[in-house]
Formats: sequence, structure tokens, C-alpha cells
Amino acid sequence: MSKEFKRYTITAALPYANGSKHIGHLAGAYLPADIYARYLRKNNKDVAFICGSDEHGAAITLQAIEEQTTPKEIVDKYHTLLIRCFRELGISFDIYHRTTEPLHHETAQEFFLNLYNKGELVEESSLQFYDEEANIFLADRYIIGTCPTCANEKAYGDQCEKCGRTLSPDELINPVSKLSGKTPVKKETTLWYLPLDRYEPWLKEWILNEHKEWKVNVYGQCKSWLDAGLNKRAVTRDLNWGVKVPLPNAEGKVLYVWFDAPIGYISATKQWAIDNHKNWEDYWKKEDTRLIHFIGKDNIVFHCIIFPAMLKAHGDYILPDNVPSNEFMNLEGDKMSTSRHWSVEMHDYISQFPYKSDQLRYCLISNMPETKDSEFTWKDFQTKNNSELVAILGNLVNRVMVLVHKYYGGQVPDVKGCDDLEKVIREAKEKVSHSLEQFRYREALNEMMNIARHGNKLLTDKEPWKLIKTDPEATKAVLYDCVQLIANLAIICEPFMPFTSKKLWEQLGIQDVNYSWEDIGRQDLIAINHVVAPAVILFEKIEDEIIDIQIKKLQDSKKPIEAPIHNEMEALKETITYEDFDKMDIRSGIIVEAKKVEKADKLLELKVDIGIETRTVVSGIAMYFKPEDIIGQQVSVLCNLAPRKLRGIESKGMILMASDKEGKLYFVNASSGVPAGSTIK
Ligand code: B3M
Ligand code: ZN
Repeated sequence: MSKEFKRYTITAALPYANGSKHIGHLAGAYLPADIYARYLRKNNKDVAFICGSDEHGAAITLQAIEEQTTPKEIVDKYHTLLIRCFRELGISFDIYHRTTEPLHHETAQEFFLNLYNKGELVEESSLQFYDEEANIFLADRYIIGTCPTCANEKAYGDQCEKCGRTLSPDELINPVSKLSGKTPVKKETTLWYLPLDRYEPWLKEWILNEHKEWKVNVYGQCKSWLDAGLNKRAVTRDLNWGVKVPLPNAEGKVLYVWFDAPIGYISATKQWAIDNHKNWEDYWKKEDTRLIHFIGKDNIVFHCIIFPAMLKAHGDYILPDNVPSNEFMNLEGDKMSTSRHWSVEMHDYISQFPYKSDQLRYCLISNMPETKDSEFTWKDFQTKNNSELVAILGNLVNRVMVLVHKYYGGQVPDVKGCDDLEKVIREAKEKVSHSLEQFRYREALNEMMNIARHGNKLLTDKEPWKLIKTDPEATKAVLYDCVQLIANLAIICEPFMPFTSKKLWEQLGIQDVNYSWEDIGRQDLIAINHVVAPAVILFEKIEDEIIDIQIKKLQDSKKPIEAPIHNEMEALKETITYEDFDKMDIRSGIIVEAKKVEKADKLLELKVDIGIETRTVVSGIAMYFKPEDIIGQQVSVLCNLAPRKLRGIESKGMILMASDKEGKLYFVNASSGVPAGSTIK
């Protein structure tokens, strides 16, 4: 370990308890955190590995309304499911807490009050969307409308899930309330804000100068946020599900879920400390504690900028020393998404591949999206299992155990090895340690497997099944070496494949293992004459049929994306003469004014400068463009089209648009700089 820390607080993003989680989440945050925590524990470090369910937020209340149930029922259900999945996948949290616990509410309220009393929060009134029928302020998620970028009519007020654009409700075209289906009104409300701009100079120094060692993907994202400049962020919401704002006259207001969730790490640590006779403050307030947040890339800003600003504002807390966020793991060529039914859910994997958690862990680690997005495919999963786990690790262990039983009745032979095994293993161990400390899991896993590869090479080179006939002493030495090598593997593979580690110890006939990382390299882990267990199959081969079922299941479940307007390229129209074409007067123009046509979803009223005059043109592009975004847009105008009245407005001419096969519209324009009025032929 580079810098000496006395203890480690390792957190993994608190998953929203509003649904199951997929293997991309596992690869993104939980698995790397678990490997790291296990590695530290093997090094006898003092570790608190913290996680829990994030049970607040508008998404959960909304879901409750949709499913005609209560938020509490939803979070109870998924909290239970998540706990089970993590346990079965070997994620070794020291505590898995929940943000609906009273201890968390107290902790979050105290934190809020601390900032409030110090004047670190700003109170401001503003106009927010309000549903007059449901009598409720609408969280961003409660408002849906048309995405200005991709025209998805079901975009949320915070994000369009079709194109991924981050939105604010004001940007939606035709916003309606999800609750009543009515157009919301704007109403005044008071909210409290964290003025992030106050922390900007400090954050710049702290991240950009003092944490240059952070992963490039994390550092890069922070830099672009900081370069763009930080604004105040609301830390409360008008909602009735969450941690109540602990102030008078704050009825109906709760802390914003992203304010209370990271404090969830602290409250979980408090509970763990109560349960284990520890002092929680050691893990959050002492400089010799190393705080590390494991998260997915969509959480970077919250963990690198907002939460540190909160901790800094409070003043009593240490700051994260690293935030080794991963990128995303795609699935079979597409973005992994539970809502789009393109995912492998953790619980589905567990039920379809029982007792094969390490096989999944192995495959995810070897493909971990460490600095860029990666991909999971079922074929690759099969290959990793069959050609690596079965063929390299399983095969080695099986051959060694079979031979030890065949020649020595299962007893570890009494001639110590002559191979330079110790050096090989110690070197591999150094590399694994170094890689893990840099959060380079793929590399670490590969180095670990190199030890198994070395074992196989030893068998292939020395051929004990032949050697036994000519040199029994040398045979003993080879198999002694192999047994020690397997014991070393049992220690070093534990962070990656804890179930396999356990099986290896069983295979070696060892109970109550207390070897630590430091012991890796030793050639006397298993005593001479110790009896090992009869050979068992460590990994089963996965057949094509099993993989084909999974691939088919995935393809069948994919939800059709919103129906495209027209599916195919339009057929060509019939031939016209040049004279027909020449009748059209097409000119380059510039949009100088634009506004929506009342009560017409699709229409914009435009004023277009066509050189000789400025004309009114009514255009059916409102689903794709916001009026304010197209002022100054260069367009092509069919000027001599007979005028017609649309919604009472006389439209003189037509704006030419290109339309792709999804029906998305694009302006057709001459290269920029062409003056208005230039003719187009
Ligand atoms: N629940 C978001 C997520 O699951 C959020 C993380 C909270 S970590 C404090 O992606
Ligand atoms: Zn969109």
C-alpha cells in the first residue's frame, strides 16, 4: 500500500430499491468494491464495507402511484431482493442498510441542520410546476412531454430515456403531469439550495491539482463539470416521501434524494458501529482513514463534486481519497437497460445458473468497464467459463488431486519441490497487488490466472504420469509443488472468486483457513502427509444449448422501441419534366422569429427573411424544434407555393425539411454564409 492508512471506509453506490439490478450494475460498482474490500481484509486491514438501499426519491413514489401501491411496499420488496442477490453473488458488505431507517433520517436531518445553521444553504422562492388537479408540486420525473432532441413523446422532466439527453421540465414540449394528464401550471414555492459555486475554487484545487491520480474517466468528467462552472443545487423537494426538512414551516418538503442518499453511507456506518462495538466517527472523521466510493459513471458528479462539497461545508468529515468509477457494460451490442428489457438481471442469473456466482464474477472482472464501456456477451461468458475456468484452473486442480490420490493415497508427498515456484508466485502476487491498488481488475485477474497457467505448464513439462516410472522422487517434488501452488491460488483468488477459494480449501482438506495475503508465495502452506479431499469438479462446462436459450430469451424480451413513423425508405415518385421542376422558386432564407401556434402541437409560426422580404410561414416542425433554438437557422424556402391558412394564420411558402426513416426532421440548408434570398436549383 502506498500511503499508510489505519482504516478503510469502502462504499458502494446505494442502489435505488425500486427494481431489480442488472449485471452491469454489478460490474460497475459492487464487484470492484467487493474485490477491493476482500483484498484489504486479506491484508488484515481494518475495513468497513458499506452499502444499503436508496429508498427515497420521486421515482419511487411515482412507481407506487402507477402500481397502485405504496412506496414502502415497493422498497420493502426490492430491498429484500437486493440483499439476497448481493449475498448470493458473494458481495461481502459489512452492512447493507436502508435509507428509510429512523437512524438515517436523524443523521440526514442533523447534517442538513448543520449546514443550515452555518448559513451554507440558500433559501429561495421560485416557480415550479404544479398539478392543480392532484394539488401537488410535480417532481421532474412527474412531468412528461416531447423530447426536444429526439421527439420521444414520453420524455421525463429530468431525462429522455430514448436519447439519453438530460432535461429540465421547462425544455419539454407540451409538458403534462403524469398524475392527472393535465398541463401543469407554475406556482411559487420555497426551496433550499447548496450554492456549489462557492465551492468551485476549492473543488478545482482539490480535484484538478490534488487528485491527478484519479482514473482518467473520472478526472475527465470532473474537469468538464468544473470547466463549465457550478451552479446552486436544490437540496429539498416538495414531496411527501423522504426525509422531512427539519425546519418550521417546511410541511410537505423533504430532502432531495441525492442529498440524503450519500449521507446514507454515514448512517449505515453508524448502524454497523453499533452492531460491532466500533466508533463510527473513526471511519468518517479521522485523517488516517481512507474513504473510497465505488460507483458507476452516472454517479460521478454526485460523489466527486456534490457530496464532497457537502462534507466540506459541514467541516467535520474526511473527503474521499478516490472515486474509482467504472464506465458502463453493454450487452450483446446494445446499452444494458432494465426498462428496455435488454439486460441480465442479477436475480435471473442466480436462478438460471445456481451456484455459479464465481463464473459470472470471473467473466465480469475480465471484461470490467474500467476506463471505457465494455461488453458482456453470452458467448464470451461461455468461452471464459469453458476455456479459462474449466480448461485452466479446474483442469489443473483436478489433475493434481487425481494424481495425488492415485500415487500417494491423497497424502501430500514428502519431497519438497525444486521448482522456482516461490519466485513465480511472489512476483504474480506483487503484480496482482499493484493492479488492485490501481483499480485495474482485469490485469489483476489475469496475473492471478497466470499462476494457474504456470501450474499447468509444470505438469505439461514434467509429465508426472510418465516421470513416476523413472523418477519417483522427482514426481513427488512436482506434485508437492502443485499442491502448494493450488493453496496459493486459494488465497489469491479469494477477492475475485470467493466461492472457488472456499472450494479449493475444501479440496485441499483444510478447514478454518487463516492465511493472509502475506502468506502468498509460501511453499509450506500444506504440510507433508496432509490428506487432501478426493478430486471434485470445480467448474462445469457450459454447453451451447444453455447459451442459445439465454440469447433467445434476451432477444424475445426486447421491447419494441416506439413505433417509427415510417419504416422504410419511401419509394421514388414518378418522373417529372425540367419544366415541372423549374416552376418551383426555392430560395435560401433565415428564420428571424419563431413562436408556437396556440393549441397546435405540431405547428410553429415563423418569420423568414428571404432576401426581398420577410414572410410568415407556418411549419409543422414543433415536435422537433423549440422556437428559441431555431432563431437564426438558415433554411430553404419554397417561395411560390400558393398561400394557405393554418389555424387562422396565412402561411406563405414552405420550409424544406429532410425526414429520415424514423420521421425525424432536419433542416435543408445551403452551406452557411449563403445570403438570404440566394436562389436554389
Ligand atoms: N441510488 C443512483 C443509482 O443507483 C443512486 C445512488 C446513490 S449513492 C449515494 O445509480
Ligand atoms: Zn430524446
